[in-house]
Order: sequence, then structure tokens, then C-alpha cells
Amino acid sequence: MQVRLASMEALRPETTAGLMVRETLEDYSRTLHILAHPVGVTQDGRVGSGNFLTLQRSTTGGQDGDRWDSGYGGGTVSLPHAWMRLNRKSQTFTAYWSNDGVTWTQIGRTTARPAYPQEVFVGLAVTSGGLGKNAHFEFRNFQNLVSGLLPISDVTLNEGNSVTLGFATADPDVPAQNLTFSLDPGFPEGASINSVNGLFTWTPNELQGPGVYPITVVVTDNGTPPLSATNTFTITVNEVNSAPVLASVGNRSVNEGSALNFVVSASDPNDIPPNNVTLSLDGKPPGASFDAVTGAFSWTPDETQGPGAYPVTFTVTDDGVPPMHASETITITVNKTTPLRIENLSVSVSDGGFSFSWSTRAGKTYKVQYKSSLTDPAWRDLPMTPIISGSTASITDKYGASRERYYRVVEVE
Ligand SMILES: [Ca+2]
Ligand SMILES: [Ca+2]
Ligand SMILES: [Ca+2]
Repeated sequence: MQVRLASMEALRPETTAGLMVRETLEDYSRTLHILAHPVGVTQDGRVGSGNFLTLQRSTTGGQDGDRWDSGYGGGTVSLPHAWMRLNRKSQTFTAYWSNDGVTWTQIGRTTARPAYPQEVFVGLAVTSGGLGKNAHFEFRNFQNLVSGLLPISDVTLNEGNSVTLGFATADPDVPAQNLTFSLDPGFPEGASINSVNGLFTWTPNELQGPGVYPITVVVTDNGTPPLSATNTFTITVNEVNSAPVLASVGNRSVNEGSALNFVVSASDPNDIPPNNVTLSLDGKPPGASFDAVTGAFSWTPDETQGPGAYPVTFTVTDDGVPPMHASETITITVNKTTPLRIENLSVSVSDGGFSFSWSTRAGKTYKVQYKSSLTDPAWRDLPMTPIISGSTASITDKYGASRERYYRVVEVE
């Protein structure tokens, strides 16, 4: 706080006027003063050239004439411009004087022991200079400077949301100084304060939640020296759970009797820290298996399952709060496989060989193989290819009808 002493009348050597801090409103409370002492008589009786001085009562009920650690006898009191300022930062009190309210000179500084309470009483203090004496004082320009940064409540919000907070001084109408707002180092990335109007804004990102962030706002005036006040509060950022992601599976098809194997994978890439994820499968066809840990699906549909279309749903669920999930429903198409059937097979013996004919199926090609004995280990291809005529294929093996051979017709894909 600061004040200008504009006039004093009825001066006596002990007449003083200035600012006071007191611990309580009781008599003989601990106090701290900065006083203008225009007559300039020092406490030990010597005449000075005009002084500002600091005094304190450092113990409850004790003497009120203790100096601060250094403060007695600064500057010249030059009415009506006798400016005094008393600044508190935590337990450190500093006194300044000025003859213009712009350039300030420190006169005393002390750290209170025991500590003063957070809230103290402040005001103007005068001494007439003797019992029964009257004196008249005129103060102007009292300002409760930035020391009164209004307290602000702690804030809790979700990551991704914005917070805007206004920081006001306790005395918003008065400050003649330009005030500059800033944040103490250590504030979270992305947080900022408007240096002019004290508007604090922050949108904590995914990386910053969950977390607890103490933030200290500093407001500084442009006096000489500059004085500042701080206000610390806490922002708690909650984690917001995002859904996990299932890697695309896609529809599948398989022939009955064949194995279908694939692996489903999932993660939680949109959360920091990521959640644990669990896989599950709905609509599992009979005979299929699914490993929820590895995501491995396997199924060999049997003869009774094709043809058919089987919708199955894979789901990933995370362990966030609340749990989130993602799923994909695919269709597994089971194809019927048609066994090879050679129809309308006829065999004749003619022209010194064996002739075969059979009905063909569209899109298929054929070959004929033989063995001389059924105990031969392998079938051999006949060197000639079948002759296709319409939907009939025929082939003649001029091997000699009196001999023995075993044949088979092979449908080639
Ligand atoms: Ca996060
Ligand atoms: Ca998640
Ligand atoms: Ca998140």
C-alpha cells in the first residue's frame, strides 16, 4: 500500500504520520510503520534535515520504538509530496519513500519473526506529538497496491477443455501504476496470461492429463523499485477416456474343409497414458476358436457349414473410466466345395486301344492318367490330351486292348 502525506499542522518534534501494519486490533499489538517525521528529530533527539523512518513493535506488548533492520532517517519530507509505501511479500516487509510517487527509495526491510498471519490490519497512523496536543493531517492517494491480488479457487477440468480465469487486484479502480501480469516459471506448456488484463487461459492437452499443476500468477507494478504480488492456485486436469482402435479386419471367405487363420489387433492410441485393451468375439461359429490375448482367430468349417455366411463381431474394450470400446462386424463366407465327379463315363475297346468319353464341366480341363498295376506308387499322365466336343471329352489310348491298364480321369482346376 502507499499514501501521500499532503499536509501536517501543529508540528512538534514527535509528530509523525504514515502507514501502519498491525497483527491485531488489540492494544500493543505487533506493528510495523513507515512514518514521515518532518521536523527531523531522530529518535535519540538529534535534529535531522527531515526524515522518513521505520518503526516497529516487534513483540506483543513490547516497545514500539524498535527500528526495522535498517530503517531510520531516509530522505527529505517535502510536503505536500511526502509519499510512503509499505510492501509485504510473505513475511518480508519493505518500506519506501518518495517525493513524487514515481521514484521510490527503500528505507527499511525486515522479515517478521514470528510470522505475521496471512491477513493483517493496515491503515494510516498519526502521532500528535504529545498528550493533549492536537494536530491535523491530510492524506491523499491511498492505494492498496497489487498486494491485494484476490484469492482464486483451485480449478478442476478435463483434458481438452479450456479454462479462463481473471486475476484482479483487490483495488481495481485505484492503481495508478501500470500493472503487468506474468506466470512464475514452471507453468504448464500452453498456459498463458495476458500481461495487461490478467486473463489466464489454458487448454490442457492429452499429454497433460491426468495431472496436478500449481500455478503462480505474478503481478508487478512499474514503480521504482517495482513491487510485485503473487497468487498460487492449483489446476487439476482429469484424464478423458478415448475409444480404443481395432485394426480393420475385413470380410473373409474360406472353403469348407480349409483352415481360415488371421489375427485381430487393437490398441488405445488416442490416450496418453494408453489404457489396457481386451479383445472379445461375438457370434463365434461352431468349431471356431479365438484367443482373446493374441487375437488369433482360426476356423476350419466342416462339410455341414458350407455354403454359408457367418457374421462375427470383434470388439476391443479398454479399462478407462468409463470403459470405451470399438468393434467391427465381418462376414465369413464359407464356400461349398464340389467333389470331383466324372459323369456319363463310358469306356469302349476299339481300334487296338481303350476309348473313354465323359461329360465335361464348364471351365474345367481334364487329363487321363494310368497305372500298369494298382500297386504302382504313382499315376502317370497319358501323353495325349482329351478331345473336347461340346460338353463331351474323349480320349483313346492305343495301348493294346489285350493288355491290362488302370486309368483315372483327373479334373484340373
Ligand atoms: Ca491424457
Ligand atoms: Ca482409452
Ligand atoms: Ca485421454
